[in-house]
Amino acid sequence: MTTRLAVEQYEALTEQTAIQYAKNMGVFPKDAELGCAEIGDGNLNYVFRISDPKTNRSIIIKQALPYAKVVGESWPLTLKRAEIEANALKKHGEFVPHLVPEVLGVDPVQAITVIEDLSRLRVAREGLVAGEHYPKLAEHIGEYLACTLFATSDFALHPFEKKKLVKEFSNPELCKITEDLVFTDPFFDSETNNVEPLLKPKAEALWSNPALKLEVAKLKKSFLTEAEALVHGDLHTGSIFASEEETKVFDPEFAFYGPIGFDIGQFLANLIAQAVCRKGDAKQLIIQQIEQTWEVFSSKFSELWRKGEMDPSFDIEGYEASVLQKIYVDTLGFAGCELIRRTIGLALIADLENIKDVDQRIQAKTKVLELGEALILKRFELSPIQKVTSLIEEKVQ
Ligand code: SR1
Ligand code: MG
Repeated sequence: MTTRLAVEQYEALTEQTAIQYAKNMGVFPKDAELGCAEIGDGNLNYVFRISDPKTNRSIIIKQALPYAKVVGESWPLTLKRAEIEANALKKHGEFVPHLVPEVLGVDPVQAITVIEDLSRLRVAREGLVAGEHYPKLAEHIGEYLACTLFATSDFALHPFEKKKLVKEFSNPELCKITEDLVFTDPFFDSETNNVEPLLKPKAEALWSNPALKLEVAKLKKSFLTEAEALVHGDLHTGSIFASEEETKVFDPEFAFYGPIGFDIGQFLANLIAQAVCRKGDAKQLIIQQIEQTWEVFSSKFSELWRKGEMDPSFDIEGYEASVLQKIYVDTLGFAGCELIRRTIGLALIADLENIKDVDQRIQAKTKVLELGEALILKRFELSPIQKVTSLIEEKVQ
């Protein structure tokens, strides 16, 4: 059961007030001596971990700030995203409760979501960068993608319910961030970009490639207009907690009704960037996960299609295959955009940034840019998924 926590006026929490907030929730004894640490390493929010050393109970209080933390107060941002996030966690939790955190409380005024503490797990990006292997990651994310995306699409919902959800998850400000940071700025010489000087010639070549920009325009149009399913909207490896056994997808503040391939593409792109940074067997493990993610997604999606009560107008020989083919092509295109923006855009990734040696880092970034470009331009030719992984292997010998 989710507690609705009403407080009168928005105030950014501090470690002290976060403790008080937790006590007011009534989940800890009144006299508990609670510990608190701000552990947020994302771009937008505060994340407090509150713990009671006596009982070992702990919770996470996440609070949206009225601006983007990564840039500062000059970039105001809606607080409504906290409600969208809590609602998306709950909606996706209806289909894959084992793959998302439990929501313990929501407070729209304070822009707070209280969730179960997952600190037994590690943020997947952090672990992958440190060389860890999560053997169930691809299987779990493939399942998460198929179940959440199928169940919130027109293939599973009554049209009235679907349109109600489209309205509930209207998220224009956060979508605008993606529209700018994923589909526009990295393809122009924009102020928001972060291009290392040695990478400038490569970036300039992208900015003056009309064929590439034409394809990105088509992908941006899909993102703007195709309300196919309730997507997470920011499904990179920093939005996933993992261990060898468990996977939990968190942080869906960018959730909205968008193209199904967007979530799949973002996740695959972040695995591809990780594959470029690894060598030998460690690289192979990621390559396998790229293939497995698509394979699990597509077979689970087909299973749900077969089991569901399909609208007769969709229950037509060959239609499911054409839907999956469209999702696949979109996936590769969106993955390409994500690869490019994570290399020269505003929000860069530790996978690449942590490579200390300049030559190695520039080499890795160049490969990521080239893979991004190839995925966008050749997305109609790269089926099955093994053609994508061969391309990665050719690039990263
Ligand atoms: C200003 S926000 C920058 C990036 O951080 C989020 O996690 C999204 O990926 C966004 O594009
Ligand atoms: Mg985030």
